[in-house]
Amino acid sequence: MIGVVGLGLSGMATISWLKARGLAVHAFDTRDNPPGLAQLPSDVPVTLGPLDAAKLSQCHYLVLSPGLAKDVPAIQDAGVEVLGDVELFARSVEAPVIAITGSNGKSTVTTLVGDMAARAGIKVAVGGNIGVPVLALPMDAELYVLELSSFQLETTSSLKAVAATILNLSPDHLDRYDGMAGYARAKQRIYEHAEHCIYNSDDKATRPAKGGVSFGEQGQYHLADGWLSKGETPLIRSSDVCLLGRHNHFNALAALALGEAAGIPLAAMLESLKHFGGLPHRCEPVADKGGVRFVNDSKATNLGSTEAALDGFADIPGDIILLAGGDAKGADLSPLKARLGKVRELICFGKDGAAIAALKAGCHLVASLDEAVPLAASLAKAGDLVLLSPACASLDQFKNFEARGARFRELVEAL
Ligand code: UMA
Ligand code: ADP
Repeated sequence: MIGVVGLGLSGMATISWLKARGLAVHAFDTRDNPPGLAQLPSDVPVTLGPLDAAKLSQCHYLVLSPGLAKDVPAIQDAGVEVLGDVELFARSVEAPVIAITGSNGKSTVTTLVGDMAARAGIKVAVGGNIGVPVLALPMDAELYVLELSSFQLETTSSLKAVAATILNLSPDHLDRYDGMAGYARAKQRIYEHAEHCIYNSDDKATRPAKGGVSFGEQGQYHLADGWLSKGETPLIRSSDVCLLGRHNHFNALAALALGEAAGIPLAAMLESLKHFGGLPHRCEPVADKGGVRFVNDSKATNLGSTEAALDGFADIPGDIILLAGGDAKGADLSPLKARLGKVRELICFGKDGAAIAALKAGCHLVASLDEAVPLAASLAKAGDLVLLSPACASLDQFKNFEARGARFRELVEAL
């Protein structure tokens, strides 16, 4: 019998996958009413509530949801092998896999590489942390492009990616890790057994133990004289890349490096870069009201992403009115202070709003986004940019970052 711990998206896909292979499953979840409970097949026994080592130890091995840490005492004490859905996938997949991790830009690069492959006529499947569990992907794809979180990598040991990258590393999920070292170690696991390692020349922590191909300011793939280039060879003009912002041009370079390592034809990749405009909630323009631009960057759930957004808008004619706050996940957000030069008004809300508000004199602390948006509108002048880039998770006040971004859009439209 195989234990599946966690009845979320990945746990439910794991159960279907194991059952389709004729394996007996026992489901566990610490919650009384986990999301997948209603869809659980009737022949799968389930144990809800606090995990019990004795019960877990009766399983041949445990497939652990990424939302749960491996070092939970009951899991440790069970004394059986613990793996994740990505490990099961890695052990059975035959087609090449491109694997993407990092603190920020994962979903953008994953979707972009998927688009590049599709434009080249490759039968590609895109999944992982991006929202489609790996075990729910079609098994007949010619290429898999996977977004992998540090949580997923913790329980993965057999993945042999044709190309793997850590895009960047900045503080995140420090409520789960002891410090940056543990978080970085989890991310580095993506390079184990990888054929080509693609790293960020500007971020030491992304370097593989040896070798690799780099992108970034000093990278083999780099930006030079208005072009995205590889070495001395210009590939595409920056102005022809549909994605906006310098951080996104580095994402484009990473995608080119990954795609080339995996054999995606260059022409298709360049075509994709001309058309792929990015994902919703990532520096997404929402409205222009009387010369005031409103931008939804709700996906900025950590310091690094908000810093990238602020740097990306550093040359707008007016000032930035920044809306930030939510659950900082244990992170120290004080480095943000150094990036607030262009921010004339700072409006903070949510669980850790007060900690962010302490970073700037004369800032505004409000209860919620509903109060923040009308206040921002009343403070804005033509040429300004109202930027929702919270540097925090949304879960203290919203179902997820999408709901936070959607509410922002509604509030802006109602102005
Ligand atoms: N949980 C319990 N008890 C359990 C099991 C889970 O309380 O027994 C809680 C977890 O602590 C967590 C929540 O339930 O807060 C969801 O956990 P889960 O492991 O059941 O999550 P899934 O629904 O399977 O979704 C997971 C990823 N979620 C996490 O890693 C928390 C999804 O990434 C991913 O899209 C999905 O698998 C498919 O692969 C989401 C995410 O937030 C988007 N990822 C983090 C991020 O991007 O920062 C890492
Ligand atoms: P992830 O899947 O890693 O969360 P996304 O592509 O969804 O990444 O983007 C998340 C946030 O990070 C958005 O706010 C986006 O504007 C920002 N971002 C995207 N690429 C980068 C990058 N290379 N460096 C820093 N921030 C980035």
